[in-house]
Order: sequence, then C-alpha cells, then structure tokens
Amino acid sequence: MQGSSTPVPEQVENFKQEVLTRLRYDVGKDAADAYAHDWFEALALAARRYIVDGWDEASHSIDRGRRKRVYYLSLEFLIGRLLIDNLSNLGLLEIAREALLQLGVDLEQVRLAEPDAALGNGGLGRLAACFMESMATLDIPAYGYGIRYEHGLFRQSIADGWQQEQPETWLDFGNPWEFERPECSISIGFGGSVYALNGSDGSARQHWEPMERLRAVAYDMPIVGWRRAGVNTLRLWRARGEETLKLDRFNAGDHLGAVADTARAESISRVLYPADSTEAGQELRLRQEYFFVSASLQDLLQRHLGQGLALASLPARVAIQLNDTHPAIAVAELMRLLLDDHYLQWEQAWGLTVATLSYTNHTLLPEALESWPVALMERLLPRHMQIIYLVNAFHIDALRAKDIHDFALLRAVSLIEEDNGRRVRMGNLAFLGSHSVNGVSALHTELMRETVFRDLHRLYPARISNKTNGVTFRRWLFQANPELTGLLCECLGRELLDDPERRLRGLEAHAGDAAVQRGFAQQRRHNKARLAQLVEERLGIRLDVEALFDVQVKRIHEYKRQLLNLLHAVALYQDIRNDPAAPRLPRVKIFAGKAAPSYHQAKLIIKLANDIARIVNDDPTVRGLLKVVFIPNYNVSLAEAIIPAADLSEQISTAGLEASGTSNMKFALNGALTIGTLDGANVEMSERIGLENLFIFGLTAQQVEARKHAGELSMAGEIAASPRLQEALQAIGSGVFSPDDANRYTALVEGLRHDDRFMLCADFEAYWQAQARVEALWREPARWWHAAVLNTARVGWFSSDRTIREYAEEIWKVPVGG
Ligand code: 26V
Repeated sequence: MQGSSTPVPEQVENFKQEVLTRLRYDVGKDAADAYAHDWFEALALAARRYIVDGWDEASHSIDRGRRKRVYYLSLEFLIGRLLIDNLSNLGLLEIAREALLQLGVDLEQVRLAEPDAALGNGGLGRLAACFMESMATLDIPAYGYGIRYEHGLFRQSIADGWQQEQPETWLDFGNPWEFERPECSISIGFGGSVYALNGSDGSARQHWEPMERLRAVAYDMPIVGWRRAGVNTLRLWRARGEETLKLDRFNAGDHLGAVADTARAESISRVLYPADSTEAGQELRLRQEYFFVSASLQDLLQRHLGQGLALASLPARVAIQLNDTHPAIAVAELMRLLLDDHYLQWEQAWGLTVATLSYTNHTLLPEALESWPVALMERLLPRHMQIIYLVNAFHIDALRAKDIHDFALLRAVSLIEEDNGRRVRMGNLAFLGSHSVNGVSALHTELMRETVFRDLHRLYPARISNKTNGVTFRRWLFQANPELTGLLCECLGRELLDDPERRLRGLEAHAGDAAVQRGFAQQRRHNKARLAQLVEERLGIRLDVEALFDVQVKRIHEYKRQLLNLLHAVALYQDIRNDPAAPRLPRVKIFAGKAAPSYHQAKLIIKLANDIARIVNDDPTVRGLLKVVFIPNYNVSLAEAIIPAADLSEQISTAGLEASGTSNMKFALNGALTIGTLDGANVEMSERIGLENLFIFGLTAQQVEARKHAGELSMAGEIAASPRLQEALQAIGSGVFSPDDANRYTALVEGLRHDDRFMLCADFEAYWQAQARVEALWREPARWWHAAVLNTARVGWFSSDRTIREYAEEIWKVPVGG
C-alpha cells in the first residue's frame, strides 16, 4: 500500500542497524540463529525507540498546556497485534520491510510471530481499541485504563465438531510493547468495616478500614496515532499481593497462609471473563471491576493534584468515560475518594462526580445488564454500599420534592432492585452518576430511551444521546487490505490516507468505471485466494475462489442468528439434492466465532455448523457448489484475514437486539455487500449506502416487539407456509446431519417451532428471498461491483475518528487536533 513511497536508503540502513542492535543486546540472539519471534521482538524494540520520544514529549506538553485529559475506563481492550499498526502509524512500515529484506527476513513471517492480544470478548473490547487509536490520531490526550489479564480470551479449537477451550497465553514470551511501572503501585482495599469519626473541624467523617489489601501495578503501552499525531497511554493494572503483609505472615511462620493470600490477590488479574452476556454476578468479577476502577481513579486524581490543580477544577481537566456498566462502581469510588480522602462536602463531591463521569451503554439484553447482590456489596465494599444508599436516598427525595410520588416510578428508578433478592442496579448507578449517557447507534439509543432507561429518561430527558460506533480505517482498511488501499490511492490520491472519511466519497464518481470495478474484483480474488490457502492449511478444505464468499464472523449468540444462516445452508443443500441439474451459483458459507464456555446452546450451534459442513462438503451430488466452513479461533488477526475476502457480509440479528455491530462497517469498508436486518448500525448504514446497495430483509424491531408482546412465539403457521423451512427443520431435527446421534438437534428444532424468541422462522422466507436477490445481483458482475464500490465510497462516516470527534465535542468538551 504505502509501497509507492520508496524508503530513503539511509533511513533503511539506520533502522536495520537498530534492529540488529536490539536483536543482539536485548533479545540476545545473532541474526543467524534468530527465530521469527526473535525478529519480532527486535523489530518491536526498534520501533519503540521511535515512539518513546514523542510519548514523553506529548505527556509534558499536555501538562504544560493544561489540556483536558480523557480517561477511557474499560474492562476490555481487544487490541490484537500491534507491530504493523505501530510501524505504519510511525511511517516506518516500508523502511522496516526493506531493512528486513536486506537481512533476508520476510516481514510477513515476523508479523505472524506476534501473539494476538485478546484482552476482550468481542465488539465492546474491539471498539475500545479502535477508540484508543482514533484518540491518538486526533491528538486527544487520553489514557485507556483496564486490566492486564495474564490470560486473555480462551483459544478455541474444534474437536469432533465441538468447541474446546484452551488457556490463552499471550505473555509467555513477554510483551515488548509494554513498560512495567513498579513505582506506580496503588493500594486497593476489600472488605472490613466503616467507622464514623470526627474530623479536626468537628465534622462527621467516615473511615473505611478494609480487611484485605492488595496492590495494582501499572503496565503502560504507548498508543501511536496516524503519522504520530499523538501518543497516548494504555495503562493496564496487574494485581500483586501486599509485600508487607506477606512478610509479616512469613516471619510469623505462616508460609502457606502468606502464599495463599498472595495467590488470592493476584487471581484478580489472572483471566478475562469469557462471556459477553451470561455469568454475571460472580464475586471475582466484582473484584476485578472495583480493582481497576479504584486504581485508575486514584491514579488520575494523583496526576491532577500533582499538577497543582484543585479538585474543584476536576471536570475542567478530566473526562472519564465508562465503557458499559463494568466500571460503574466508579460513581461510588470517586465519591468515596472525594469525601473520605479529600474531605469534600457531599454536594460538591456529587457535583464533581456527575460533571466528570459519562457512561456508554452497549447492550439491552437483560442477561447482560449488571446488578450485584446487596449482601455481596456490603461484604466486599461496605463504604461504597453506604454511599450508594445515600445517593439513592437523595435521588428519591429529590423526586418527591418535585412532587413525584408514583410508587411504581420510584421503584423503577431506584438504585436498588427489591424483588429479585436485593440487588444494586449498576445501569441506574451509572446513569445517575453521569452527566451524559449514550447509546451506540441511532436505533439502540432510541430503544434505550423506550426500554431500560424509560423512566430515568423521563426524569432526565437531556441526558441520553447517541454516538454511533465507528472503526479505525488504519487497521481495517490500510493494514488489512493493502491491495484495495493501493487501488484507492491510485484512484483518489495518497491524501486518502490522511482523510479517508471524506476522501472515500470521491470514489462514488468512479463507481461505474469498468477499470475500477475490475480492480475491486481483482483485489477481492487475491484476498479470497489468500483466505482459501489459510482454510486449506488449517482445515484441509479446498475453496473455489470463483464462488461467492458468504461470511458470518462474530461471537456465537442466539440473537445473532448463526442458526438462521445454517437453515439457509441446509435449504440450499436440499435444493441441490432435489434438482442436481439446475444451474447454481457456487457459494462458500464461512463461519467463525467463539461461544461462551457455559453457553450450551451456542456451543450446539457450532457443532451443528460443523455437522452440516461434514455432510455437505463430502456429498458428491453437491459437486462443490456449496461449501460450509467453520474456521476455529476467531480473533482480531483472523478478522483481518477474513473480512477483506468477503463478498457478502451477514448481519442478520433479530431486529432490536444488536446494539450496533461494528464488523458490519468493516465489511462494507472493504467492499462486501451486506445482507442484514434493520438492526443496530445496519439502519444507518443502509441510509448512507443506499437501500439498493445492500440486502435488507425481515421484521423490524417494532414488529418483533409486537409479536413478542402478543405472545406469538409459536411458528406453526410460518413453517406450514414454507416447504423449504419445513424440510430444513425436519432434516436437522431427525438427524440427517448427525447420523451418530439422531436426536442431537431434536430439542433445538422443537424450540424453533414452539418458542422462537429470536424469530428465525418468522424471518426465514424473507431471508431466503433476500439471498435470492444476492444471487441475482452476483450474476451481473457490473452491477455487483458497482454496488461494492459504492459501499466503500459511502461508508466513510463510520470511521471511529468521526465517532471520537462527537464524543470529544459533545460529551468530553475537549478540543480535537490531528
Ligand atoms: C457483559 C458481560 C456480563 C458478564 C460477564 C462478562 C461480560 C462481558 C461483556 C458484557 C457486555 C457485552 C456488551 C457488548 O459487547 N456489546 C456490544 O458492543 C458493541 C460495541 O458497542 C456493539 O457493536 C455490539 O452490537 C454490542 O453487542
């Protein structure tokens, strides 16, 4: 891509020497016996040199300029590999490639040696990573705060079609991008009791005496913006046992006890929770949440006060964004720090808290809405529980003062849920403690106003706003698809690289241009061949690059409806079997994604995909016209390989349930056409790309809601009306794809017949018709590629730079540079 800018030989020589120096003195290897991973490390350390100067300078000039800082608190940062990202943003990519070439080393091999940092589950974590890159690019002074999990999201393998989980070990060979900061070690308490004291001025104060203490140690990773516009910090906390306590116990002879305490403390940053909706409510998870929130807030307050600034100026200098409710305990923790450590009065502390915090909601799924049992909170965080009760009391009093006495309303907006055992509602806490609450697509924000936050929204109508998600084009276009980027640069000029959001629009004028269309088709074929090679290596399945690559890659979840896609695959298969001679369009259905380890239904869907694949791929009547592949271990790196090779992007969630989606944007950016429901950001994508350039089908969110409300979950009518669906259900349910266990899917199919909460049967015919429209268009290459070019041309608005600009201007009130 940036190959067109030939590197200066002197720069190449300097960089080469730097890499060799690092290899010898830091990695301890000679060029002759270095493995790919050694080269990766040397290269990363060499690149680091170029980052550090800018990094230091950035932080000092922010202090000097008294600029406001953004703190993005997130339990997840799904960063993936960083080598190409960093080299490319530093402008060193071609220099590094050439330097390695001169050393007889292939940059591509070195790239693959970097572990994929999977400190996140899916969309929410990846969004945080895209946001970090965009903030650096827009030169917004920002810190990301999270946990340095020793084990990120589990590695998925497939054994006999079933998902197996293995621990992920990204830190086995160290991490050359991080800087350990042992001097930045913050004390975190749990448990114990709260005492009332009298302050020196006679005022009443509360003192929390935790029973347990541990330390949070900072590890910093620099985040480089495009062309080094800004260099920010991702500060991840690692839990360590408290040294002094350990020593005391050791000296007292209690060796095992001391070690057990340390292990308990350190378990907090051991592993990422591998669920994106279930498994909420576990104590370790609450400990993780409080651990990183407390460390981050103490750290940022220290930085603020260290600059000689008063607490009263906190909102002027600091904006804290809560990524979902996972860091919502920040509301109570910031109050605690201001009240108990800094002796502010309640009103002032509350004013500062609300003015500093803001909160993003990422899901409406009831099972993902966090709430913690009051009893657990009282045991683990007794002072916070007191503060939450007080916040609640003031909140309810204020409503009564406004003459609001409706009991049902007061119950609904309370921080405490009374009927399900007593629990603290973290969504309500985050809402009340923030000056801004946002959703992640227009539809999702509207549904937030109408559902989860209906009553709070009525009381605070100005608080909710929408910030539609975006993705970073540097990673998802420039790096993932250098061929297409090269083509776009030829067509639109290299200025595209600096302003893709706007420049891409220039492509519209070329959408009908046969040469541009041919270019798109050629680069796609190239990426498909590359993916086909990966599939053959990993799965031993050969793919036809002329076939339509129909792709659904994302977490496996019932609401995302991989099962609807599989029903379509089965129906296609039956069509072929019923009429083998009819002309057909060759199609490859590609799936990838992880299921939460305890989510049985999702794991069964993975098994079904693999069962269908085995039967269909081996059936001689099919003659390769239909292939089904499930590629194991979906992660950021695999996404980078799959997305640029997709012809068709499946975004088929039950309307109303996908908050936004972000892979939908990545696919469209790379010129894939979307088949999708009017859900999440698909709605806005279809408005901008033009309905004629994607394939929209199915019930709307309103229609889904109406059906659910009417209790119409039995699908007998729909099934009777669709012989195709009937036959597909019959085949799956009776064991056609599971001859070894004919009843494996009987219950699954019965569920679809009688309790189809996700509306698969209700949407099946519409989906089938939409897929037929896909095939019709695919048969007319000029029209297909015209639409593909328009997808790339019109999707610029979905850049995370645009999203971040909106957060900066409307929520954080920080100036945007870059
Ligand atoms: C919930 C839980 C609950 C307990 C255990 C661990 C855990 C981890 C994550 C979550 C929240 C999941 C919410 C989420 O990932 N939402 C996704 O956010 C994307 C970025 O805004 C958006 O594009 C997706 O549509 C949305 O599903």
